[in-house]
Amino acid sequence: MSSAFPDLQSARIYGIVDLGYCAPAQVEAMTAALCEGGVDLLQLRAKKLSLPEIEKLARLMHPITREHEVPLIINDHLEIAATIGSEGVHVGQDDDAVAKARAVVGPDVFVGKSTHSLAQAVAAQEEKADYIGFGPLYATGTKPDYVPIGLQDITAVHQQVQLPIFCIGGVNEERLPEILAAGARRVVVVSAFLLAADVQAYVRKIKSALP
Ligand code: TZP
Ligand code: MG
Repeated sequence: MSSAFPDLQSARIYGIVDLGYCAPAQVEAMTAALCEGGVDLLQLRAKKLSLPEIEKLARLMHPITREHEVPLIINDHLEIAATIGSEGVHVGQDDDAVAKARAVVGPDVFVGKSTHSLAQAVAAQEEKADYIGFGPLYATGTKPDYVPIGLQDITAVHQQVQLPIFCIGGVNEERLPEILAAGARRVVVVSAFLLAADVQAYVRKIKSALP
């Protein structure tokens, strides 16, 4: 990845512009608010939009994220990541393999992977992902079909996986103390950020509570 960006190891707080919560017309303002609040990574996730619409939004977000030196990560769509030159791409268990993603986006673009169990986290490390998402910790409307995994494997995943691990799923200000007490060091926050009355202030609050 370009040296203009901080490295992945230093990232603690990962935001997602999820079009389930944010209308296309709000994407630029939301991107700016999240970056100004202090997210270290930002993903574009749009499960219901067409590829041209997603590419258009990615192109709107990228100058803003770049200005803040926040890597932009495209969820699911390797070709869009490659075309717009995003800093990262994120794949799930049912998406392309990490090696396939890397072949499409090139060696300088990082590849993240969603994991939903300790075994999947260890497998993602063996697959040489650059980071993993680990969750959902709690039931969440953002990923409604997934069974929450709870907090009990957070310590073990940090013992067994040396990649940056971003705990995800239902993370919010109220739950953060117990998530950190369970051993988390990095988090992804989606709906709590996007629905906050003051997005920037909410990001700052979460950021200040992280190690
Ligand atoms: N993967 C696991 S949980 C999740 C994803 C994309 C959604 C997290 O969203 P929220 O709103 O922070 O619970
Ligand atoms: Mg996916």
